[in-house]
Amino acid sequence: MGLWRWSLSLVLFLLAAACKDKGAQPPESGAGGGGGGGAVFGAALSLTGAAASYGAQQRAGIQAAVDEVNGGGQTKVSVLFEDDASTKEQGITVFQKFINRDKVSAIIGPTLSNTASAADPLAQQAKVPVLGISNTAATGITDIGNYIWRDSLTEAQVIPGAFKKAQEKLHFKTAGILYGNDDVFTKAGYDVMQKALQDLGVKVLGTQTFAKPDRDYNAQLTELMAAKPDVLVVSALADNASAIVAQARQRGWTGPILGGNGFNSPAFIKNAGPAADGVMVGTSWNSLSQDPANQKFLAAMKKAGVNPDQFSAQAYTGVLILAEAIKQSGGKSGREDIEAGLGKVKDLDTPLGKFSFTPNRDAQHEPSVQQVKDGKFQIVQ
Ligand code: 1QQ
Repeated sequence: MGLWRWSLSLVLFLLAAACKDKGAQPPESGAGGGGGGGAVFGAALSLTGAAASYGAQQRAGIQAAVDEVNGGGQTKVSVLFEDDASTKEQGITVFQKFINRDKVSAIIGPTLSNTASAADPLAQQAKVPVLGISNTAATGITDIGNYIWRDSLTEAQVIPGAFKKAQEKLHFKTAGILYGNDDVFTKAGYDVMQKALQDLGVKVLGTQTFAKPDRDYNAQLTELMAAKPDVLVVSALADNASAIVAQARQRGWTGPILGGNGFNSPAFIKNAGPAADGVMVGTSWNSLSQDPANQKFLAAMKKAGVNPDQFSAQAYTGVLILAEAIKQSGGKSGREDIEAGLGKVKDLDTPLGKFSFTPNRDAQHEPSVQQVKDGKFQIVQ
């Protein structure tokens, strides 16, 4: 009995010591994959908080692409999902976990540019490739360093063309602008919008701001509507966007509304209700594309029971890009292999179209314009 007890204690002691040793291991260089079990990526997504409507779609897109890649050729991948809670602080915590504890080969995300601006520098420092799948702030993301890539077109790549098309259809000469001033993306979007309007010869009659926690925009809308602009231009995340559009219509605004990337979510339409009808926005994903890669994506989302959108398409594309990077590195999936492989991705067939990176590691492909009609986004031809 005494001996049995003693042996049990010894076993427990040895087990505890083994676990402790494992936890204390320093990160190896070249960590993250290549060990035969396939590449492991970490996805930092906004599953709660202000950007949760995007995060849910991103998770579905990533999962569908993982299934596709693993069901196909040689490359095997898996993804660890973590919630960045739509905040810088939680984004940093998740990145630290992925980099030091999970030793992932690459990080996908985080959802918001705001979070990326704070978390990406950690990955850059640790030489872990990051692939943003929805960061659209024109500056302050990929210019953090050479390990930061993205497959999301910036507002600067999408908005000028979208506003030009909108002006051709709607013939506006004056605008009122409302934008969020507490978020990297909504502020950067505003800068791009203002410049695009100026380039189109549109006069801005008024500019108002709000912050993410705000729910009542009547004061700002009253000011803007008093100036009687032809068009209302809004840079906001989906939650704020739907409330702004609903309140503008309630106040009697019947003119056109142009949005930025934050509007590109079915959650915006659902929450704004009939008020969303007519809203126009530039988008990275042409839902009507007959390309086989897009049709495959649409079929995968249907199978998963998910209503596809731009965010799931970009997330799905992100996994295809990382799988291609591994292929380009001869099947190796260490951090440096993926970093080198990303540099060789060119004209890849994706739901977003033929995908390449610019020399600055930003996305390069054709954007589209969409408009809400009968409660759905419709591509503007
Ligand atoms: C950004 C965005 C958001 C609207 C979507 C995630 O584009 O933060 O850059």
